[in-house]
Amino acid sequence: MSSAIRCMWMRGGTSKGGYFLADDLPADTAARDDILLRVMGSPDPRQIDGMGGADPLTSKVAVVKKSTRPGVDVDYLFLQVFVDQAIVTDKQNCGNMLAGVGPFAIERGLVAGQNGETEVAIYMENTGQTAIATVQTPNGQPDYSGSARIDGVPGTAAGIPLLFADTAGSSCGALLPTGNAIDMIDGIAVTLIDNGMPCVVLAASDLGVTGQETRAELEANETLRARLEKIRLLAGPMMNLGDVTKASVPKMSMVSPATNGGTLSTRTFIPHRCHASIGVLGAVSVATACLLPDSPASKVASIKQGKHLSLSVEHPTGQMGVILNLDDTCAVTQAGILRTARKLFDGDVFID
Ligand code: NQM
Repeated sequence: MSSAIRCMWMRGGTSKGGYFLADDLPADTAARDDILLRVMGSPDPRQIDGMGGADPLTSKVAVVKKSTRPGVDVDYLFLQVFVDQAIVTDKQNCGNMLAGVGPFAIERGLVAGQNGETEVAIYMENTGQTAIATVQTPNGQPDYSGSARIDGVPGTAAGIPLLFADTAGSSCGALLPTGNAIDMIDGIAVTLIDNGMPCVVLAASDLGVTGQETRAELEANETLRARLEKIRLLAGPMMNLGDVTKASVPKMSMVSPATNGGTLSTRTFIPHRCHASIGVLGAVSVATACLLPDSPASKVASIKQGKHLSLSVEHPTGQMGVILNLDDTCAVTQAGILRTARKLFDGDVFID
């Protein structure tokens, strides 16, 4: 008799993965992780014996439950299932999978859908912050079709705006964990920043690339990958993340001047594969780095002054728009990103 676990497979933003109710998975972390490795088919570079898509962007899990926190609808735990290692980590958040959490919560009856649109307050367990997602719900049920377009996903779908507040220091304890806007690591000027996602921001030109290469070209560059990993391992303890050998953070974001009218251009290793676009909270963190005078990001960025900024972060498959609201000290108080999501499958996944 096969063991089956209820789950929904969804595209969330430019990522894809399994959405589970917390009650449908074991409470014991080791038992849960064994099951999720089995579900995805990890460790195996092809994930041939599982649902994973042989890419970190399609080997993701959202665990959702009704929240008991005041003013919050649901709690969301993100788990990254490594493709080629037997690792399941909760040491990072994911703003792309977050886009599917609101519709999933409504589909599963954790949140009552309103007639029109439904705001879902989501506590992100990985980092202890709350995001607000607005889901299109004509007749009280999620409608995934619409006219919003996000780069990295073909076609159009219903827009799901995501609003973040107080994301500074989500995993590192401070926006700038070393207290500096610029540090030197292995002879390279870097900004170590966490506005929702721990990121090392550095100039592509300092690493001998233009920053306009394709994902495949960058992944084929063994010298570049080794240098990035060396810097990342040194950055981990400096960012209060400890030994990051087996962690999926910090992300390594190489920046260069925009070439398509955006604010700046990025190529991000997450951390061992190059992202096909850029993560949501990764983009918020890089956009925030653009506000730090003389940082590698601000040196290549073109930004207008003001308290309400609209930045466009270029990446390998287009651009991601980031709205930043600043207070009087020019600190970011709120960030907004538009995403879409799609329900792909609802049923049981078999683990033996
Ligand atoms: O930064 C990939 C993704 C992400 C993370 C990664 C993300 C975020 O695109 O909020 O969305 O950086 O591992 O799903």
